[in-house]
Amino acid sequence: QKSIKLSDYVEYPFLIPSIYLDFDIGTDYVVVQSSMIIKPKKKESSKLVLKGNQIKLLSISINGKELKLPEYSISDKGLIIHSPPGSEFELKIRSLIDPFRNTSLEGLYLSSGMLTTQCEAEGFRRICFHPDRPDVLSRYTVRIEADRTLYPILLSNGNEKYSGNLNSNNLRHEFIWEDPFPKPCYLFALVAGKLNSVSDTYITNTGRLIDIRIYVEKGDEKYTKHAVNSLIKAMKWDEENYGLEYDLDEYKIVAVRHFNMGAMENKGLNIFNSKLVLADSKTATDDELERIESVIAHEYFHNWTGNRITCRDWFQLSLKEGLTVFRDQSFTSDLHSKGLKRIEDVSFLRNFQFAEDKGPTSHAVKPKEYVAIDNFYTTTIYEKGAELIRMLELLLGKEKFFRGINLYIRTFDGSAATTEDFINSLIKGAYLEEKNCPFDLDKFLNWYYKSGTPKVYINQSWDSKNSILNVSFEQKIDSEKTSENTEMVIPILYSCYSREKGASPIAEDNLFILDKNKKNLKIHTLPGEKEAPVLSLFRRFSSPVVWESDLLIDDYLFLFLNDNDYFSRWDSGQYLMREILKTRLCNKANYSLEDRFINAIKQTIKSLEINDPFFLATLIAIPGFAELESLFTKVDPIRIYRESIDFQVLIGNEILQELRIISKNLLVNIDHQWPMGRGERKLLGTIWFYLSLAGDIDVQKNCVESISHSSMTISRAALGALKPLDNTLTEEASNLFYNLWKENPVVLDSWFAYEASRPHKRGINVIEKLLSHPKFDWKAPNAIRAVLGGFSKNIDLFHSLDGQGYLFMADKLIEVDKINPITASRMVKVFSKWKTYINKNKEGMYESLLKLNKANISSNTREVVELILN
Ligand code: B3K
Ligand code: ZN
Repeated sequence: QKSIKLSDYVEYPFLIPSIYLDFDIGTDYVVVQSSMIIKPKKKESSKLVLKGNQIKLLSISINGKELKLPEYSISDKGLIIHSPPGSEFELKIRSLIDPFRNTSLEGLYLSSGMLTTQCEAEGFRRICFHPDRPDVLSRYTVRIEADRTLYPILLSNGNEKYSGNLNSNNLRHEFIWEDPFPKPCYLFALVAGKLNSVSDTYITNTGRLIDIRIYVEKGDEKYTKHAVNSLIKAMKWDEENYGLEYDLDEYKIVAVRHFNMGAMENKGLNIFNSKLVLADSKTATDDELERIESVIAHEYFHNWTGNRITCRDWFQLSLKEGLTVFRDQSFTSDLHSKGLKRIEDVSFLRNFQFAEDKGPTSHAVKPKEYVAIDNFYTTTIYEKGAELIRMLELLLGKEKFFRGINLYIRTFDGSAATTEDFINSLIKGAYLEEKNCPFDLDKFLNWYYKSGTPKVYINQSWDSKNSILNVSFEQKIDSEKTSENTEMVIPILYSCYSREKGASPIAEDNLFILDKNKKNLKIHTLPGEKEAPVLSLFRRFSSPVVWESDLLIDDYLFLFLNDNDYFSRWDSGQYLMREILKTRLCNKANYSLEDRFINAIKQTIKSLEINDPFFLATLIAIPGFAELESLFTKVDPIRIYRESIDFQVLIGNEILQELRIISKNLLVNIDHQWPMGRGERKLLGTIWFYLSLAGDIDVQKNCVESISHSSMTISRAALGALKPLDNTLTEEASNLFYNLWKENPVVLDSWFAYEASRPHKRGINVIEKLLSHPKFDWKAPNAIRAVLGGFSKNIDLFHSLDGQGYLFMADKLIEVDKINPITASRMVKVFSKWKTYINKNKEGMYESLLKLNKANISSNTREVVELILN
C-alpha cells in the first residue's frame, strides 16, 4: 500500500482565506454548496487539487463562469482544476452527499436521528471538495437549512449570526454561523437534530461573558452538570496557569452516541462520545468522573494547543496531542492529587504505550511515514508525547518552561507549526539563546525521532571510607532497527535514604542528566555514614524508560515502606510483586520474599489506612496484565492469569483480619459526593475483591446486595469483586445490574463489557449471544468495544488453546470492518503480541491473522494486519 512520507511535504500552492458553506438538509441527501476565495501563492501557475470522497458533483464555477470537462477532471479521490486563474478568484461548487447511509462515522453521518460530523483527520473530504490538509486555514461562515420539526437545532462552529424561518408555513428554518478565527478544516463541525440543551455562563478574567451550552437527547439533561462544572474548572485553570483565555462568545458541547473516539475539539463546537458527557455519581464510577473531567478539559485546552496553533501536517500530530495530554494531566493533578495522578498515568503508559513500543506497530512520536493517518492516533503520539513535554518541564524548570510556552504561543498563533518550531520556541523563550541550553538539544530530539523504550542499567559501588556512593548509568535503546549508537537525554530524579535513619532522605530530588551511553554519578552522603544508602531512582517517573539496577530486595522493601515519593514507593511494591509473580511462573516461587512482602503490606496498612485510603488501595493492587506479559519472552497468558489470581488469593487470605477491620471503618465515608469519599470507595472495592477471592461468603453476599447501591463506584466494585468467581452469586449480581440499567445505553455498555470479560464455563456462545442481544447496537463503537474488547480480556476464552477464540474475533472484526474501518483497525491490535506467545497461542493467532489478511478488508485495517504479520 502507498505510504505518505514526512520528507515529501510541500506547501499547498494556494491560500484559501475564507469559505462560505451552505447545507440544505433534505430527507434523502444533503446539498452542499461551497464558495471559496482562493489566492495562488506564486506567480507560476499550478493546478488546483481538491480532495473528495463519496461526493456527487453537481456544478462548478470560477468567478461565476461554469467549468466544463475537460477544464477539470474528477476521480474517486477528488477534483483537479487544470489551469485556475493566476490571481485571486472565487470557486463555487455544488454537490450532494448522503449522510444517511454513511456508517463510517466520518464526515457527515446519522446518529440516533441527528446529523453530526467528524472531520479529523481526513473526514472533511467526505463533506465537500477541499484540499483537506491542516496547513490550509480559513475563516468559515456556514448556513444550514432543514425541516424545523426534524432538525430544530442547527449548529456549526463559532458564534450564531442569524436564525429564522424560511417559508410562510414555517416548515423549514435556517441558521447562520460565523467563526472569526482561521482554522483548518478538520476542526469544522455541524450538528442538526432534536436536542435539548442545558446552559451556564463563564466570565473570563478580562470580564467577557461566555455562553456555555451542552446539547443532549431529551431526558439526558439531568446528566450534564458534571460536564459543565468540569468545563468551567478547565477554563479557569487555563487562565491561571497558562494565561490563556477563551476567545469566542459561545462554547458548545454535543453528546453523540455513535462516535469512533472519545471526543473532538472542533472550534467552539466540541462533539463528545455520550459516555464522556452524561454522568453523575449514580451512573458513573469515580474513575469515570475523573476521566470525563479530564477529557472535557483536554478538548477545551485544544482551543489554544491545536486550534489557534495547529499542525503543519499529520506527522506533527503529537505537537497538539502530546502537549494537550500533558496539559490535561497537569490539570487533573492540580485539582486532585499529584502523586496519585502520576501513578495512574505511569501505569497506563507501562501497560499500553510500552507494549505498543515493543510490538509490531511501534513507531516514533514523530513518525516518518504512514499509510492511514487514522491508525496513528496512538498512545505513543498521545501519552509518550506528553512524557516528552514533561521531561522538558523538568529539565527547564517550571518558570523557564512557561516562558518558552508563552513564546511559542505568541509566535505561532493563527498558524500551522511543527514539533521543531515548538522545541525551538521553548528553548528560546527559556534561555534566549540556544547555546545557553543546559542539555544537548539534538540528543533530546531523538525522543521524537526514535521508536522504542530506552533501557537504563544502574550499578552502585559504596566507598565507605569517604562516604560516597558511586553510581554508574548506561543507556540502550534496542527496539530501533538501526545499529547506530543513539544517545538520548534522560533526566533522572533521585533521592538517597540512610538505612539507619529511615524516612527523611539525605539527598532529595536531585536531577542527574544521563546524556551519554555511559555516565557516572558521585553522591556524597553524610560524613561517617557507614552503610551504603538506599537509592530512590526515577522519582515521579522522571523519564519514560525501563531500568534495571543492582538494588536489593531489602532496598525495595525499605522504599516500599519509607519512600516519600508516591510513584517510587508504589513502584517498589510493583517491582516486588513482579518478582514474586515471575518466580512463581518459572516454578521457582520465593516464599520468603512473599512472606516479607505480605508483612510489609501489613505494616503499610497500619500506617496509611486512615490518611490515604486511595494510596493504600493503589499500593496493594498487582501490576496490570500487559505489564506482567512483558516480563516474559514466551508468554503463556492463561498461566499468568491463573498465577496472578492465586497470588491475590494468598494476599486476601494473609491479610483477611486487617482488611475486615478497615472495611468497617470505611463505611462511614463512602456516601460523600465525588471527589470526596473517593479514596474510601476505592479501598473498599479493593478489600472486597481480596476478601471475596479469599472465599469470604459474607462479603460475597454483601456485594450482591451492593449492586443497587446509589453510588455506581460501589455497585461496579461489587461486580468486580464477584467477577473471578463464576458462581451463582456472580450471575445474580450481573442480572440485577442489567435490570437496573437496561434502559441506559451508556451504563449498559459496562454490563456488556463485564459479561464479555468475566470468566465462565459456557464458552464462546456467551459472546455470540451478547452480539445478538436486543440491546446491542452494531453501529455503536462503544458497544463493539465493550463486547469484543471485553472478550479480548477474557483470558481463558480468548486465548483458548484450540484457537477458537482468535478465529471468532477475526470473523467479527471482518464484519466490523465492513461498516467501520476506523474501529476495526484499532481493535485488530488485540493480535499484536502473537509472536511473543507460547507456540499454541502463537499458531492460533497467526491463523486468525492470515484469515483477516485474506479477507476483503479496508486499507486502514490492512495496514495494521500487515504490520503485525511482518
Ligand atoms: N483530536 C481528536 C482525535 C481525532 C481522532 C481522529 N481519528 C480528539 C482529541 O485528541 O482530542
Ligand atoms: Zn487531543
